[in-house]
Amino acid sequence: MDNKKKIRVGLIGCGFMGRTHSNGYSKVSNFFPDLAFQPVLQAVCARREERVKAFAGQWGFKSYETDWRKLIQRDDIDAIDICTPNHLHAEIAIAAAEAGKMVFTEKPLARNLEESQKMVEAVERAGVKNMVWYNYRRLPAVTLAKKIIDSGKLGRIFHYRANFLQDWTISADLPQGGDAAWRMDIDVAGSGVIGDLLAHCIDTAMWLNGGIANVSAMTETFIKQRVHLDTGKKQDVGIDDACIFHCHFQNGSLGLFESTRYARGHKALYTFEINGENASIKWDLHDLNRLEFFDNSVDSDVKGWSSIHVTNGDHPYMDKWWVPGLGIGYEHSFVHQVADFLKSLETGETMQPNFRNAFETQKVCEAVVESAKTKEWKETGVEFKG
Ligand code: SOE
Repeated sequence: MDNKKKIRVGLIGCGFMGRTHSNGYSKVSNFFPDLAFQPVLQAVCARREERVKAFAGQWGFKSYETDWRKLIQRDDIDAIDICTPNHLHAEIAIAAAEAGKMVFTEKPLARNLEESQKMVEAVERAGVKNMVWYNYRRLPAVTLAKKIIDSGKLGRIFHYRANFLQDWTISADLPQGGDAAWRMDIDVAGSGVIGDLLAHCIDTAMWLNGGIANVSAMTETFIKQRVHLDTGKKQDVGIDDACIFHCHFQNGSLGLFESTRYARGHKALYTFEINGENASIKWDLHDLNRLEFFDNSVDSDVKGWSSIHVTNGDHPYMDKWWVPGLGIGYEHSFVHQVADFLKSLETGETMQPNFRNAFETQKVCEAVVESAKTKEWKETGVEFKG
C-alpha cells in the first residue's frame, strides 16, 4: 500500500484534450515517484453514454457520468478537469468552484474576458486550487529558454517573434459546429486562431519576456460562409482564420505574432525567437527537444548558432525520463504539468498558470480582437505575469 495522498479527478470531455490529460494523470506517478500526491482517474463525463463508457474503459477511469452537474456534486471527486469546448468552461468552472472542487481547464480560459473574469472571481472566492493547461511551458526546451532568460544571459531583450501555423481549414467544404468542427463556430469557440493558437504564443511570451502592454492587430476570415452542422445550412463564419499582431512588451521590446490555419504545408508549426543584446534563442515545436542558442561572447572563429539537444539529466524534467540523448514528445508536457501541480500542493506554492494568470493572457487576446475590429492600437491592461 502506498501512502500517497490521492487527488480524485473528474474529467469532463473525452476528445483530444481529454486523452492528453488522462495520459498525464496515468503516467505521472511512474515517472515522478517522489511526489506526495497521486491523481486517481475517478470519473469521466461526457454526454453520449456509449462514448464515455468506452473512454472510461480505455483509460482506466473507475466510473463515468453523462451529466457534468452530477459529477460536480459527487463527494468522491476532489478536482474537476474541464476538457470541453470553450463555451462550457465558465459555467462548469464556476459551478465546480462553488462546490469546493479544485478546477483545471483547457486553454483558453474562456471565450472572452467577461467570462474569464467571472471564473477568476469564482475560484478566488471559493479559495480552490486552479490551473489552466498552457502545456508548452512544460516542454524541457521551453523551460530551458526560461532559465536562460532569467539568468540574464540574453541581456536587454529587443525582439520577440512567434508563429503558430496550421493548414487544416483551407477546404471550403469543412463545416462549422458539431463535435468535430466546434473550433470553427464563433459561439462555441469565442474566436478562431486568437484563442486557439495565439493564446499559447501569448502565454509563453509573457512567461518568458514579461507583460504585453499594447497591441495592433489584423485578422482575416478567408472563407466567409460554411455549412453549420447544427442547422445543415450555410452560415456566416464568425471566427478569425488568421491573425497577425505586433506589440510592445512592458520591458520595451517589440513583439511580432502570426497565426493562421491557412499556411499550406504546416500542421502545428509553433516557433518563437528572442533576440537580446548578448544572445538569442529560438525554438520550433516540430523539433521540440532542441533549443537554438547564439552567444555573442563566444570567440568569433567558433561563434555561431548552437543547437542544444535538451535531453541531458540536468536539463529541466529530463532526469525523470530515459538517458541523455533520448528525446521525449508533446504528450510529456501534460505529464509535467500534472507533476508541477502535484508538487505545488506539496510546497504550497501557487501553481502557474492559474486562472488569474491565464486571465492576463485573455486580456491580450481581447485587445487583439478589439484592435483588429477598430484598426486601432489597444492597451491590454495586463498587470502581472508569473
Ligand atoms: C488546434 O488544432 C490545436 O489542437 C489546439 O487546440 C491546441 O491547443 C494546440 O496545442 C494544437 O492545435
